[in-house]
Amino acid sequence: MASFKELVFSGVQPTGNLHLGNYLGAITKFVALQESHDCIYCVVDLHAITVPQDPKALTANIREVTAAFIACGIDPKKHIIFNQSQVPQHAELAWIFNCTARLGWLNRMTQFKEKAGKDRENASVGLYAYPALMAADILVYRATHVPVGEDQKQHLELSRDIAQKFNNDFVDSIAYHGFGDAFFPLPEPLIQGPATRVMSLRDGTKKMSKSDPSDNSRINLTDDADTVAQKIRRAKTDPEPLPSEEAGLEDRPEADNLVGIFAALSDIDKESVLRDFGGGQFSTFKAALVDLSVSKLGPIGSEMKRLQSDPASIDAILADGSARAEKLARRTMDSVKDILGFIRS
Ligand code: AQP
Repeated sequence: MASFKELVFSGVQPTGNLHLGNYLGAITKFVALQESHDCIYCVVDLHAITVPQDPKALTANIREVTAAFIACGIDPKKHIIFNQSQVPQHAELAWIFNCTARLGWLNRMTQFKEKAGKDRENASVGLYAYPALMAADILVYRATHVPVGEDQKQHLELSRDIAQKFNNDFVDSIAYHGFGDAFFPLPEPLIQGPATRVMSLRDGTKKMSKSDPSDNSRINLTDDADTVAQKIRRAKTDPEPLPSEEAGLEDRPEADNLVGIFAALSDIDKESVLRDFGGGQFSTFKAALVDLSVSKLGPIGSEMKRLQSDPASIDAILADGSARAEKLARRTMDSVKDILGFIRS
């Protein structure tokens, strides 16, 4: 298979209530990868409209995610931060991938089943086709590595299937146009660490999620210290003390979740957390988790608020990132059109 320059791409939906799961599962990874890779981070506003959005709230949420990226430490000058709808090639390649992906593949997507629920007939076509757009987001930059939370693993596998099928379907044309035996890389998911799936604080079997109607189920990046403390103190636990070894967390989803959050926030593994807190009561552990969470998230929340008070500066960062992203995306689309046999001037 042809070799590709390593490039990182990932996105976050501007759907409000950015939370600890988004931070630990995705954004902290984005920050770390800047040291070793060229990175493109996208506010995926086209994905957001697969479910209804209020236009004013959407604008504010696009700025909020951008502010979160920057407040967490992503450098928009060295890397690229932009919003998806400013680079039309995402939607253009998504159409081509709609014609590459098979219905059977999309029918297997569990996120669509969960989000559409019982009212499937009323779900938007966009919600169903979401994974083809996600494949286009990544592959329009021919990106090789994608840091995501565990919940996106299946969509990433579909992106690889789409890339592989495109490479197979057009193998001769790809070679004819000088791209060897493959035009698209098979993007690799980067899903690592103790918090790839942060669970709800109210129910350790449910993912922490922006759309959970209970605000107490999640820690928002913009929560103040008192709110964080209250949510952690009220977080569901069980009556047993914490175990001293990781195996003891099995069948204790709430305990496992809180230990995972502690480990990820302090950049250690769960075993090390249990070495310090094993055998102790939840109240002691929760007090330490409150201090840790507030010390990590407090400065991020304040910086997000500061950045959001100047929307023009955020919009300028998005405009600059979008122009740089579009240059790269246009180059890929030109080649895709040549490979498909389209005429272009
Ligand atoms: N609970 C989570 N634990 C770890 N990672 C998570 N991510 C989301 N929730 C968790 C990761 O965050 C990145 C951005 O997610 P997104 O906003 O694009 O989409 P999402 O997965 O739909 O987010 P939510 O918060 O769960 O929203 P709703 O409520 O709409 O479903 C992704 O890398 C995701 O894996």
